[in-house]
Amino acid sequence: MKQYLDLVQNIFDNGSWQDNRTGIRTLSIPGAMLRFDLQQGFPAVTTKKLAFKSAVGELVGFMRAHRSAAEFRALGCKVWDQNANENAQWLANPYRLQEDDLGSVYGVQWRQWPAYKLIDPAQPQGQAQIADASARGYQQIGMLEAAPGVQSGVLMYKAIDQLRQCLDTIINDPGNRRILFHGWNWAQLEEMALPPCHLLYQFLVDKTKREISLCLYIRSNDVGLGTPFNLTEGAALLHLVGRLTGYTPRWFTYFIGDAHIYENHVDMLREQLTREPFEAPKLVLSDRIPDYAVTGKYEPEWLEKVEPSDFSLEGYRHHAHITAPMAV
Ligand code: UFP
Repeated sequence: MKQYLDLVQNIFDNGSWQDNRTGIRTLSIPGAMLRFDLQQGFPAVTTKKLAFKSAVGELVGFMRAHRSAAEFRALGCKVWDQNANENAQWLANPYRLQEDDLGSVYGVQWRQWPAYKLIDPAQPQGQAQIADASARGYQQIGMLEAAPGVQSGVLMYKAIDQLRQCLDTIINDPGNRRILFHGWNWAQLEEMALPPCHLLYQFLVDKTKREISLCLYIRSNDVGLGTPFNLTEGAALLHLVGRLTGYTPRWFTYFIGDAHIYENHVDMLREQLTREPFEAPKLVLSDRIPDYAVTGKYEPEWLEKVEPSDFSLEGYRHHAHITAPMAV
């Protein structure tokens, strides 16, 4: 995890102070990249204790399309409590349904991206388009009447399971260069307690070497608290997807847009820079998760069946726990 400490040092050396919506200033740099060979170990931060169970709990919650902080708590992850119940802007948002509600965050987009088509049946290709959409699982949910400036036609809807489609494509068409899922749904940003930070995941398959890699883009990353968490989730996801599709997890490339250190995290990170990192641990996935390379049986339902306890770190040595407040 030297790369993590190098990023922290880089921000201390080159960052500039920025104001933002949280009221806590950040030292920020525009653009950064970390790249890990997962065959050399798991990218767990070692200069403090990583909240591993909480991070995999969050990942499991995303894969189940959870949208309530209570559901995340039940999985051992408390990081959503403040965003759900303490952010004044979200508390006043009409899309917040009840206590603990987070809106259509992350997993809702990953597993149920709402997609609509408006098709004019009178157009020459109208009927063919409706038939094609139906074959893709869209359902007719209404008719829109012509109004000034508004297209008329058949309104069709489908919830797209992006993550499942990625797995299907890895199995059926591994050479495909479009195996990705996205969280940045412009139509629903205002319906989320927090617009996604980690928002674009692309899988890359090397059929010759039987390896799978992941490129992850994070638009905004709290390097003190967020980065260790997000690295854990991305790498754990790649291990899981590799197991379910029969490929060895290999390169995990992690791109950050706004890489920042909050002013009240400076001491925590300065302290970590004085600590010598330990060797990377190994991620162990429980044997009950079927290995497609062994069984030859494709079982994508494990995306929902997997439990936080199915992930564990072997040989994880770390320095003493330190933490700092999360900016909400
Ligand atoms: N943040 C992360 N990782 C996450 C997540 C949030 O680093 O997975 F959900 C941080 C980044 C930023 C804040 O400091 O939360 C989000 O604020 P904003 O939307 O203003 O970028």
